Amino acid sequence: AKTLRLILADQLSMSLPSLQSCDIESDWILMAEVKTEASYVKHHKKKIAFLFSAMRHFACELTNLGYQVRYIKYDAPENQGSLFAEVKYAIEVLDIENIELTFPGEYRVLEDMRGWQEKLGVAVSILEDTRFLSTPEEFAQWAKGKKQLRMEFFYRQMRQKSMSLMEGDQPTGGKWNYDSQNRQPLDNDIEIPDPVTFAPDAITQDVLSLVEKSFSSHFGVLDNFDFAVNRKQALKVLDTFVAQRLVHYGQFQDAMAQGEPWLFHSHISFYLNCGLLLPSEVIELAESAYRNEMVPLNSVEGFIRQVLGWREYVRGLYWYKMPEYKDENFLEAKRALPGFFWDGETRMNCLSQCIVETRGNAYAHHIQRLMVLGNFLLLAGVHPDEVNEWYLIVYADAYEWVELPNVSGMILFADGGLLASKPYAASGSYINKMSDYCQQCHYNVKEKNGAQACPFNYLYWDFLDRNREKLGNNPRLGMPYATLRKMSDEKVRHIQRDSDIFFKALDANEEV
Ligand code: FAD
Ligand code: DLZ
Ligand code: SF4
Repeated sequence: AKTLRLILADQLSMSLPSLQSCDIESDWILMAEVKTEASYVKHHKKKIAFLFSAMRHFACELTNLGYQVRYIKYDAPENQGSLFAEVKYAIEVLDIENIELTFPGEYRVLEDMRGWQEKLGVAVSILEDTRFLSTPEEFAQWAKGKKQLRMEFFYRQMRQKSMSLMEGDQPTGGKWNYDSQNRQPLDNDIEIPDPVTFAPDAITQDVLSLVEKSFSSHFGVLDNFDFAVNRKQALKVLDTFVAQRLVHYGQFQDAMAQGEPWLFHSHISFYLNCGLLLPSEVIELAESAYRNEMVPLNSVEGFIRQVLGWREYVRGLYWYKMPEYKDENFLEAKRALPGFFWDGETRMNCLSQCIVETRGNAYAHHIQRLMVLGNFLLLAGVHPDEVNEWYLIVYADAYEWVELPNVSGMILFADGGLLASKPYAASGSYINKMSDYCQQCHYNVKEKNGAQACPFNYLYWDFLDRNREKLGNNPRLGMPYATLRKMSDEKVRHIQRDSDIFFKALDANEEV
């Protein structure tokens, strides 16, 4: 039979079963840059440019290997505007008898695909996405009957299953987790290697002009585009990370520094998520650096935990809990997203830094996403829908399967504690300990109340006070609630007064 094989923007991998089983004589590959996918949220310009360029490079590689590829560019006159319409049109012009798809990364897309067979009148099969190291079914089995789904236990199971960092049935070094060694602020004397960059080739340049023209109203700076856009380049990013940065990855995993967006992170999420890199090869390379005594155990374990643990875990959780997960709002957060999330115009230096870097790079590292931006959105009680949309737009590695659990579960506690045992709420002292942001801030991190006080300081207590009914019994919040109970009435009044003033200004779009 003549089979049409649709490859989505985040499925750019030769390892897909759909490509492995392709008959290059008769079958067709379809790839399409379509309006529905590029605009269902107004993705960062760099995210669109990256994906379109990576798609075009992958299509060229397939063509060079002898595959028949139907590639629809965004501005092609025949562009049908949606994945379904492209598939329908391709069936007509290519005389297709059946369709093979790969399990997508978003529930919305899966629901759509499930209706195609009936609408198209040809057989449609959805194949497993074998790039992941666990399946949604395995996760569901592990999760069944559990009240809380702690990543740590899932991770241990994944270590055993994949035999990563294992000595027989024991974890390498005797412990599963070396996180206690991974909480150091940046050392001033340490040199941060420059990230690997790639000058745009002709394909990327075409895409950049297209994005500037067709998506000019979208968020983000397109200048200085230097992402890897093919597998060879993505492998170079990975190799350089392992050779240069992994050694300090653990130690400085939670550190933040003014003007240093990249630090010792790997910057591979873009490539892992769109298919240019495979998680299995990433883990193997990191482990071999440890076995060759190039990097310490706390670094390699911390890194492998992110890829083998967190990444697989959030995907499992997503498919286990969708579609309900998207509507969760345990803390009944209602506030609109503050306008400064789009331009960084705030006197709170930590937020401004993280937003401006996000706008420039379509990237922020984990602790910026979690403890600065996320912490603020949690304390301010911003509605999960608005927060999810923002995170899905602004990061070039964002797809709903990975973005939603991190936002609703990890930062907003919107799932009521399924993912996290307590909300990641913190006052300014955490940010001050882990960064140098406070040294250049309008506010004073040491002051607790008043116009000069760091807003995180009073918002933290206001958050606990406001959510006492929902969080007061959480055993991991026993200490802060005990402190709150011991506070004088006057102190609590100051906290409420400062928070009221802050929120009034925030809601009126005045500078905070
Ligand atoms: P490194 O620190 O070098 O980590 C290595 C890899 O581990 C990453 O490339 C990523 O694949 C994986 N990883 C690390 N943390 C997580 C995590 N919490 N969940 C899943 N995978 C993880 N990651 C995304 O890929 N897409 C998103 O849309 C996304 N949204 C996030 C939203 C919030 C609110 C938070 C707190 C985190 C989010 N993350 C997301 C996770 C994490 O911040 C990014 O994966 C990481 O910053 C990417 O940079 P890196 O490749 O340099 O990561
Ligand atoms: C994110 C995205 C964008 C911007 N554009 C396209 C596109 O033009 N064509 C496509 O096939 N996919 C695109 N994507 C990714 C999808 O929106 C979606 O997030 C994933 O395919 C889900 O697996
Ligand atoms: Fe952020 Fe507060 Fe520090 Fe300013 S003082 S950078 S607002 S934590």
